[in-house]
Amino acid sequence: MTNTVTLTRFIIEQQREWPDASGTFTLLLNNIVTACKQIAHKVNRGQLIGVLGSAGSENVQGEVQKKLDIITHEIMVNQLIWTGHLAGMASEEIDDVITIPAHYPKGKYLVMFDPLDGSSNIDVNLAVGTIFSVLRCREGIEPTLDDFLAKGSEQVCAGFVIYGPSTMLVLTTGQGVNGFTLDQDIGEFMLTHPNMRIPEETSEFAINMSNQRFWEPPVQRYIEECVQGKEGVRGKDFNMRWVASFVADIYRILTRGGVFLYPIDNRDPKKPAKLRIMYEANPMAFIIEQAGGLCTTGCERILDIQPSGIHQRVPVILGSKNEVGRIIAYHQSA
Ligand code: AFP
Repeated sequence: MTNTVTLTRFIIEQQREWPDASGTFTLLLNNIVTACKQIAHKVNRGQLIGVLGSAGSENVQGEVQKKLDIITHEIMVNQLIWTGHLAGMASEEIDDVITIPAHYPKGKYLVMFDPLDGSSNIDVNLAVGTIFSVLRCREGIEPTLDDFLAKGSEQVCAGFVIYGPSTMLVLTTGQGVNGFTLDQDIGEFMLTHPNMRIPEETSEFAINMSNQRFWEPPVQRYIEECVQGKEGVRGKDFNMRWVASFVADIYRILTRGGVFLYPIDNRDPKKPAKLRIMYEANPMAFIIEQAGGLCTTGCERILDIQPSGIHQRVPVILGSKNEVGRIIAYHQSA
């Protein structure tokens, strides 16, 4: 490959379409990418550098933290806090929003991230990832919680890096979705998957079947019909996949279609859903819609939800347009 496009070139060329752009966003993205390259290095070295296993602590949501949850959170914060591009940050690992110390300049963006999505997969050597969402903020202010709690439709950029057999970055700034592969030899992300589009039809679904008895009727009906295959009303066989790393399940759907469901359930009234809106559902919904798919709770478009908390959880149903459309119809007729 000789005529390759680096991520930096791609972003700068995109930025030229906006003559008033200051270049700050390009610099911010560079800092996020540097953090993700550092994380890729740690994930790849694994037990050689002693980073696997539990940290023996819990995060704000009562989940057991892996050593790498803490390390990757610190990498993200350290790479972003000094830059002058941010007014504040929020992380899955920290209860409150992260403010920029007075000795650093403040910028006009907010970043929210899950530094290591799928971390329960890290010790079994499966793909994990980093998810991020960027919002614009009024310049020069000390952001309050309300500044962070914007609807997903207001995101200026969303992306994720998947640390799998290759390290890949998937990115949208609202002009489609592009995929970049990290060339480890030169340390650059190269554009390898331009204009990713999700096929509208699919016969593959992803759901944690062990929760089946807790689902509501529309999801019960949809999955039941898939499982009946050729003999049922759908008249075709379906395949099932569940990696339990959101990044990996989403990457598969972006490349070959499919539908992903982490629906509302009645297992624990205090926790009717699992995935977090600000740094899981919203960035993935932005990416999925930009790639031609749909993303809903079953009853409402994810990107239209007014969030009420940084760590708020929402039901998530997303993927190939026609299949998600069918699930929405089942909710409407229930
Ligand atoms: P962890 O980061 O705690 O492993 O959670 C991963 C996750 O938030 C998301 O990446 C998966 O899609 C989902 O949870 C898997 O949930 P189950 O373990 O309940 O199947």
